[in-house]
Amino acid sequence: MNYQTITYSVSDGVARLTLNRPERLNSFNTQMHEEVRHALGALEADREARVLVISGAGRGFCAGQDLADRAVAPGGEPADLGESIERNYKPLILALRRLPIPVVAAVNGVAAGAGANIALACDLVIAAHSASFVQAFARIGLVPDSGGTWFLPRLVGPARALGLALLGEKLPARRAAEWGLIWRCVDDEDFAAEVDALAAGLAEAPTLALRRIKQAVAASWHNTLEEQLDLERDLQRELGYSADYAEGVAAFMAKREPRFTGQ
Ligand code: T3D
Repeated sequence: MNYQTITYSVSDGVARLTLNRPERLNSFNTQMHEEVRHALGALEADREARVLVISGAGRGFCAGQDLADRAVAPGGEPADLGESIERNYKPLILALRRLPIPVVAAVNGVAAGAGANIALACDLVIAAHSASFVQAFARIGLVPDSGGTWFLPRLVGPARALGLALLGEKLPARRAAEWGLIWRCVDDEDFAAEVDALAAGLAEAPTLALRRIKQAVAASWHNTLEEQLDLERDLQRELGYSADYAEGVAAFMAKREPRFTGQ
């Protein structure tokens, strides 16, 4: 597929997907949904990629739905937003959550509406100091979608979740990190290098173990403690036979850096 609204590449184990409609702050139109879907499909089949980094071109990360596609002429029929979510946003969030490799949101600028919640759906969110998060939905008469009403209370608790969702105010990246909404906020001038270092580290990590960590943390939301302990036992049993575990122990004993293959 010849991408027009995103760029996508895989190199040295790192898949990079960049939303690329900077003049609209990388907001989503139908074509961008199709292209992101295609890229994530290609990524699933790619054995080389061991981490995905999602970012935005220009000064923004993503401003959610392109509202130019939602303007209704007098007497016109509004779009069926439920259909839009069923076709596009819901599958996108589920696809991100189901990827077995770590997914990093590299939030280079403002992340608003669905754009904010796409970032929160990722495993690790690293943001530039000048970036911000805006649950813009209530400002245009909508409810947070793309998982916003699920992620927010789990990440920052109900008081802050409601404050963010009801008021739709910009939350600066530094405060987002202080609140535990995101993993890290870094100075703008260090952002690109920090993202590269994070991605490179994850691409050289024991990929199978990272996959199982994601699985276990996700399962914890609905498991009892006993069920979770059972799951940890089963995953540890599996990983105990993996090549990367053998390499990790051997490297520790030999006081050298491990060379994980992801097996
Ligand atoms: O519809 C469905 O399918 C249902 C699903 C909905 C999911 C959603 O995401 S709903 C929420 C949609 N998003 C928003 O409501 C956010 C709208 N944007 C903003 O509030 C602000 O632009 C920002 C807070 C994100 C950034 O503000 P600021 O001052 O830094 O930039 P700006 O000047 O507002 O925007 C720069 C340009 O991007 C501007 O265009 P111009 O005037 O230079 O030609 C602006 O119109 C454009 N832009 C920004 N966001 C969108 C957009 N154009 C279309 N759609 C946008 N969402």
